[in-house]
This record gives sequence, C-alpha cells and structure tokens, in this order.
Amino acid sequence: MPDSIVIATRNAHKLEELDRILKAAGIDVELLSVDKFPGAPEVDETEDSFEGNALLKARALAQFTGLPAIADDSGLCVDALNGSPGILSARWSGATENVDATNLALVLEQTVDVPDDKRGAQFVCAAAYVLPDGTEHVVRGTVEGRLLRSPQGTNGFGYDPIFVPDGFSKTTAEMSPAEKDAISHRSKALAELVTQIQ
Ligand code: ITT
Repeated sequence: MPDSIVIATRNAHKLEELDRILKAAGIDVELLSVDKFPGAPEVDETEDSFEGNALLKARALAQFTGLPAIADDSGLCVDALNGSPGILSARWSGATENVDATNLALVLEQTVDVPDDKRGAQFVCAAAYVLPDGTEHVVRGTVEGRLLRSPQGTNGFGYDPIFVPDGFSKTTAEMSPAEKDAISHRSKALAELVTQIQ
C-alpha cells in the first residue's frame, strides 16, 4: 500500500464521498486532493465510456504528480433515454451556473411522458487506480432504481433528488451519507478497487 494517493476529481461532493468511502474501507493512506497540485492538467473526457474517462483522469494525475491516483467517472443512465445522460451527466444541460439543478430539470422534462412503470435508471461509477509506473486497474459499480417526477431531499448532489434506488421509497438525497454509501455505485466500485489495490 502506498503512503499517499491523489484523488483526481474537481467535484467537491464526489471528493467528500470518495474520501469517506475509502476511509471506511480501511484504506490507511493519506488521500490528497488534486487541488493540492497547482498546474495539474484539466483532462478532457474524450472517451466514450465511464471506464475510459476514469482512466484518462487517473493517468494524467499519476503522471503529473508521480503518485498513485484514483479517478471516478460517473453518471445517471436513464432507460427511457437509451442510457443518457450517461457519460455526459455533468454537462447534460450545458448550463454553467446552478448546474446540478438545471441538469436535473432537463432530465425531468425529457421524461415527462414516460409512464411510471418505464422510469428505470441506474447510477454508474467507474473507478480507476493508476500507478506512476503505468500499472492500471479500472472497475465499475452500479445501483439500479427509478426516477421520480419532481425532486425530493437535499442531501447528496447531482441527480440524487430524483433517484429512488430499488428496494427503497426515498431518494438518495433523502438518505444520510452512511445510508447512501451502503448502496451506492461509488461504494461498490471503490470496494472492488480496494480489493485490487490490496
Ligand atoms: P470530475 O470529472 O472532476 O471528477 P465531474 O462532476 O465532472 O467531476 P463526472 O464527469 O464523473 O464528474 O460527472 C459526474 C456527474 O454525474 C455528476 O456531476 C452528477 O451530475 C452525476 N452523478 C454522479 N454520481 C452521482 C451521485 O452519487 N449522485 C448524484 N449524481 C451523480
């Protein structure tokens, strides 16, 4: 196990979840945010898969810092939208302000005619771990659920207020951090990654 790992995300909510989940998994290493490395490259997400984009982000940071790096590429895949917004989840509406709320509103508008029994969706997370020597691991975690018609709850981020995981009657934005971590796509991916790292 290395002494420290750099976390390649500029999304503060994701960073908080990644940090929480890795610590809970017993990863006893110093976790450094990309923000601690001025000049770290901004990576264009040019691949067409969550895994490809997670690897791009982790590779760039491992090369820049000379430290092992973990990156997460994640998103919401809606059955009735053929898997969109998918890898475009963070920039689905093109908004530059109030981004999460605007993205969520657009997905609700695009699914307004979708009946209740066809509102299935998944949260997907690909997590990549890349060493400066070029060794690479990438894994995927998924949580199945369905979309509401209006937002509920204020915890979490992104599309959490409209996503109800299977087996629950509340959104991931109505869950405590520990409840979300117990079932989330990000936790599942990181649990698998930790096994590989160890
Ligand atoms: P980095 O690339 O810097 O990590 P980002 O926010 O651009 O940050 P992604 O490209 O992976 O990250 O996009 C993830 C988007 O998917 C995120 O902005 C949310 O809109 C959505 N998303 C991912 N995980 C989520 C979660 O646990 N709850 C709600 N929405 C989530």
